[in-house]
Amino acid sequence: MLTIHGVYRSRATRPLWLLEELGLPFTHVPVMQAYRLADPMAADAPAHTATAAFRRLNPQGTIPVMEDGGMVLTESLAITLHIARNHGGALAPKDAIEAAETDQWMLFGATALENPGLDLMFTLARGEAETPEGAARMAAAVAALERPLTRLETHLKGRDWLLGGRFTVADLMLAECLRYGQSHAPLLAPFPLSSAWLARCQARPAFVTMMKRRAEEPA
Ligand SMILES: N[C@@H](CCC(=O)N[C@@H](CS)C(=O)NCC(=O)O)C(=O)O
Repeated sequence: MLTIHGVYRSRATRPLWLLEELGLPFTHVPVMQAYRLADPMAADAPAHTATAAFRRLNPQGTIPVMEDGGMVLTESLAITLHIARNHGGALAPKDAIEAAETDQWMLFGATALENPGLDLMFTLARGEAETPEGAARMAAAVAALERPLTRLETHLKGRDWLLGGRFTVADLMLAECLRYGQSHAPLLAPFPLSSAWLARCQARPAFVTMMKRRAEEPA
């Protein structure tokens, strides 16, 4: 059976959402980020990314980590794609062209959308958006996202989903990369097709269930 290490309040949402879509049984080990703990050394600290046991599994100390049989995999894209390829049915790429397009959209999400989106999310979460430095960071992130979002918006003309005329792991992955930037509401206003696509992804029952579990975790 698959094991996923990593709390819902992390990039583990990506494989966890997919597993929910597929109704696949798995073991969940809610390892949390050490930096979120006041005292990671406390005797009653929950499982976290800086423990010796976790560092043996992933010396990089990041979540998510997946175990499948004897294989240990890190990197949320690789984990999510591995699950899709092996168990994904219609959510997986069905041929070499769809596989290439899936790689493209997943890498686009991780390289073009994720980091500026995280800048927006963390600046807002820290209440720094109104400070001069925070406002400059927000403006730089919005500017960095403009061309990638124009690319996505153009692609979605006449399409409900990224590829294959159906929801796939590519939509799931890209939607999760864009969720960070979504926390800055004005970001998506000039991109109505992308907004509507994101709303379609996030209306899926498996996403709603995953986010409910996420909200139930300690902040
Ligand atoms: N590129 C990696 C990034 C993993 C990552 O940075 N995970 C964060 C949580 S979302 C983490 O484990 N942070 C703990 C730390 O950096 O100490 C992936 O997509 O899996």
